[in-house]
Amino acid sequence: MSKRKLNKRQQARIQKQQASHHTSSTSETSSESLSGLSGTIIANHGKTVIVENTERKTFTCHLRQNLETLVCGDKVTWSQESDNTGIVLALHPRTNFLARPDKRGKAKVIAANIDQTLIVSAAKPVLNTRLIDRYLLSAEIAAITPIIVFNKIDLPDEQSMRNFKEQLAIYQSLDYHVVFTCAKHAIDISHLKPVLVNKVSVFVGQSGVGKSSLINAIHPEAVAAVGDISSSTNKGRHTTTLAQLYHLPEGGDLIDSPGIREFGLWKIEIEQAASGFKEFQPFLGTCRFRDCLHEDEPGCNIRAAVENGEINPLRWDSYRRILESLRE
Ligand SMILES: Nc1nc2c(ncn2[C@@H]2O[C@H](COP(=O)(O)OP(=O)(O)O)[C@@H](O)[C@H]2O)c(=O)[nH]1
Ligand SMILES: [Mg+2]
Ligand SMILES: [Zn+2]
Repeated sequence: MSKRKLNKRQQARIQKQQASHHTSSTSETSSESLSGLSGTIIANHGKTVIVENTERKTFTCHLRQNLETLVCGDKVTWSQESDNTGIVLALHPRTNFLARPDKRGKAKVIAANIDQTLIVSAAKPVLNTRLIDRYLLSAEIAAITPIIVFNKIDLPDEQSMRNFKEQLAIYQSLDYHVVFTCAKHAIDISHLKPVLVNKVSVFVGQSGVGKSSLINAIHPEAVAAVGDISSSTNKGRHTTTLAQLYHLPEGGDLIDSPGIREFGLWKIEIEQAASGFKEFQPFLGTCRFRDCLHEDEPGCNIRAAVENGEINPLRWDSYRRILESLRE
């Protein structure tokens, strides 16, 4: 996998994030100090987790006391207790992780050791580019490669499809990879597959856009639960409550996740938000005031770039809305 170039800000942030994460996990033990097997977590069922060994055999495992919550993609040291059970002894350090806030606003990790996030949207429920901007921001901040997927291309007529394409063209112009798919008829899945091979990919996006359907279409042996959109509200039901990891026969893993609306964003400092907008980067640090938040400040070069057409006003608008929600 080609390493993404990180700027200094991103590097510093990630180091800080990982340092604080590691010091907070007191239960982490060096794997070398334990004699045990290595494995990967492929599902978490609450009291037990599913551990997969290096031969891809699965074991239902309890956790040694004081271990933190384990998530899909976690690498662990474990020991076998019976033919299909075992106990997890230690968690290996995570290279990165995706998290969302729980009811009390604390970080709830949903997947770890990820290469890329597939930000899935669809013709139905409505295309929400502001939500895409939020997912992009959190992917940028976590330095995880984002890929934008627009699903259910079988539904819109030609005119609406042109509209959708116009709305998504902005991301292509920013060099984000945009893929159009139809999970229902498995058309155009061939566009998506090469992107996934040999990578660990987490599917994110509103409930009902077709994340589980895409996983099933890409990987015929996967049995991700698919839910119907209730026709009266056009809102997806929450069918996936737990994240689950699937292996691609060609190599690479797919992680299905429950609809996570606000993942990542609650932990972002207001000053960090601008650096998650790719096209803002060349202007950062060039404004008249060092602490410019690029709203209405005089001498703001980002606003100047919006005015002279170098930055799309819709993205700037998204940015300002994100600042507002971070202030709440
Ligand atoms: N017409 C159409 N429906 C789809 C497509 N992909 C998924 N769906 C339907 O959308 C609904 C929600 O799909 P699901 O995979 O559960 O979405 P998730 O909540 O994002 O995992 C289900 O009724 C699927 O059959 C598609 O490409 N076209
Ligand atoms: Mg689902
Ligand atoms: Zn500015």
